[in-house]
Amino acid sequence: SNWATNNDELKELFDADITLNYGARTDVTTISSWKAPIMWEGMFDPNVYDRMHIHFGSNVAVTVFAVGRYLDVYLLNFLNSAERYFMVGLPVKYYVFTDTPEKVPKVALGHKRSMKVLKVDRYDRWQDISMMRMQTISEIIESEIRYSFRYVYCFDVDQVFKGRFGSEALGDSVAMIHSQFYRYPKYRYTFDKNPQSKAFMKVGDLYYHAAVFGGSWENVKNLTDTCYENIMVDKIRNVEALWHDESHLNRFFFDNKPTKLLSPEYCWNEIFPDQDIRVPRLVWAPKYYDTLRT
Ligand code: 2GW
Ligand code: MN
Repeated sequence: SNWATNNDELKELFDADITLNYGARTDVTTISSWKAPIMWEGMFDPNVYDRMHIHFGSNVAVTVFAVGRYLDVYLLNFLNSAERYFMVGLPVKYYVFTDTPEKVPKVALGHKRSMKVLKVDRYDRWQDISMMRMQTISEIIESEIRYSFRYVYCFDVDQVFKGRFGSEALGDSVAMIHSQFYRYPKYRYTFDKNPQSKAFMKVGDLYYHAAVFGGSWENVKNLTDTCYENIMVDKIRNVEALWHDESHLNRFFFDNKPTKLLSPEYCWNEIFPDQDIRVPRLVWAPKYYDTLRT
C-alpha cells in the first residue's frame, strides 16, 4: 500500500491526494481527464485523511437552507444524520438559513460542533429560493466564515446521511457528480442550452449536482460570487437557466476545474438500480412534490 504511516509523510500529503489507490476500483472511473481524483469507497484509507486533517487543524462550515415547509419536513433528519456521519472528529459549524428561526429544532451536537441560525427572506418563486442561496452563502463567507474556517460545504436540506462522509471529501474545490447522469453519454447532460443565458454551455466534462459543493472558503466564495453575478445578469436579460443555480454551477466548474470529485456515493438516490455503490453516504430524501411544490 502507498498509504502514509507517519506525521512527516502526512505533511507532504496535505492537498495532494497520493493516499489514493486509484487502481483499487477498476469497475468505475477514479480520475478525471484533468487528473482530479473521483472519491470511491476502496480507493482511500479514511484514517490517513482523518489524521492528516486533525494534524493540520482543518475545520468546516456547513451551509443549509430550510425555508418554508422544507424546515418541518427535512431539517431535523439532515442535522441529526450529519452529526452521526459528517466529518466526525473535526470541528463543524452549521449555518442554518430559514425564514422561521423560532422553528429550528434543538439538536444535540457533538464536541466542537455548533450551529448558528440566520433569518432570510422567503422569495415568492421557488427558483429564487434555490438560486439566491448563492448570494447568501457569499455574504456569510465574507462576513464570518473566512475568519474562522478553512472549508465551506454547501448542502440541499432534502437529504440524509447514511454512511461516512468524512475528511476524504475535503479539498480546494470539490464538485459532486450527479448520480442520475454519471453513466449517461454526454449528450444527455442537461446543461443550459440557451446562448442568452450566462450558464450556456455547448460542451462539458461531467454533469454536477448542486445539492453538494464545497472547498476552501476562497474557492467557494469565488464560486458563489460568480454564480450570483451570472444569475443577476440573466435576470436583467430576462432569461433563466434551465436548472437554475445548478446550471450556473455547472458552467462555473467547466470554466474552473474542480480539484476533487465526489462519486455518486456522496449524493445517491436509493431508487436507482446500481452495483457501483458500496457505501451510500448521503441519500436523497423523498420529494413530496404534490404537497411541497404547490
Ligand atoms: C424548492 C423547489 C420547489 C419548492 C420548494 C423549494 C424550496 C427549496 C423551499 O421551499 N425551501 C427551501 O429551503 N429550499 C431550499 O432549496 C432547500 O435547501 C432545498 O434543498 C434547496 C433546493 O431545492 P430542492 O431541494 O427542492 O431542489 P432539487 O432537489 O430539485 O434540486 C436541484 O436543482 C435545484 C435547482 O432547480 C438546485 O440547484 C439544487 O441544489 C439541486 O439539488
Ligand atoms: Mn434537493
